[in-house]
Amino acid sequence: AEMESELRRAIADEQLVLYYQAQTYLGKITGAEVLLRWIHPEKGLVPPGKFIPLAEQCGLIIPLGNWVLETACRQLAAWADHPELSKVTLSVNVSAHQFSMIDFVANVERVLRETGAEGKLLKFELTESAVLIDVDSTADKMMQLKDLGINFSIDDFGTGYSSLFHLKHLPVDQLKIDRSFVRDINEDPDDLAIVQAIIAMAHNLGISVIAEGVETEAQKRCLEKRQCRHFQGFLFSQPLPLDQFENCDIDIF
Ligand code: G
Ligand code: G
Ligand code: MN
Ligand code: NA
Repeated sequence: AEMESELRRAIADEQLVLYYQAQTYLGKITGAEVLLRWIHPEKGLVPPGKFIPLAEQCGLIIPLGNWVLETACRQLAAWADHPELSKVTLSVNVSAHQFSMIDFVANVERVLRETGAEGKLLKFELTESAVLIDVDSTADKMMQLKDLGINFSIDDFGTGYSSLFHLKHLPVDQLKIDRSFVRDINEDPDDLAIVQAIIAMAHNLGISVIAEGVETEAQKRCLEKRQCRHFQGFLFSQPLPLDQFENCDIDIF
């Protein structure tokens, strides 16, 4: 309960910041996943694992999620005239609760309008469970958001109870291979088998696939050999504060 009121204050008092973690294609940056950080006045940097679950429980995830979306969109708009950063996409994690709100689409539309951000530079990362809560209304919402140019990636793919049948009927653009499968890809043949199956399925469905949690050259080589070309992980970049992301030394695609 104490943390809840602190978190409430954090939103009001601008103690939240976004970090940006590069997503790459063929060695260049195509975009970044935005990751929420809480700079607590006494505790310092609080990782999202410590407060996102709480925010989900008490409903604060809605104002929190709105803040993330607005901040990401303001950033896209700020980059619009930049020679290179204007092409960078931002991936926003959308929680199941947030996505299930009846006014979610209207809210996104409003944020795009108010910030002037281009929808096609925005990607929503949804989890399998978020997508499957109510498949009919999910499909409906996704279509409306796609009309705004927004793309969709299924986060932590393979760890939820996804129905491949349902996936087929949803306008998904990308599968994001969970880092738990990437970690031991060179040691555990079962992980490799799962990763290969996800890559093959994505390509057969005509959608892209990104591996997260790539930390070593050996993991990257193994994934490349299996035709995975989109990466995210510490090998390329840590999640960085804005100024460091803007000045990081990887070329932009
Ligand atoms: O950045 P880090 O690895 O500490 O994130 C831990 C978890 O918190 C991840 O599962 C990530 O998806 C989640 N997370 C980070 N930022 C956000 C956010 O803005 N919204 C939501 N819903 N989850 C986030
Ligand atoms: O669940 P989600 O994909 O949103 O989680 C993103 C989280 O993964 C972030 O908190 C980020 O800090 C973490 N992360 C990003 N790259 C790596 C990596 O290469 N290795 C590990 N262990 N974690 C990573
Ligand atoms: Mn994510
Ligand atoms: Na993930």
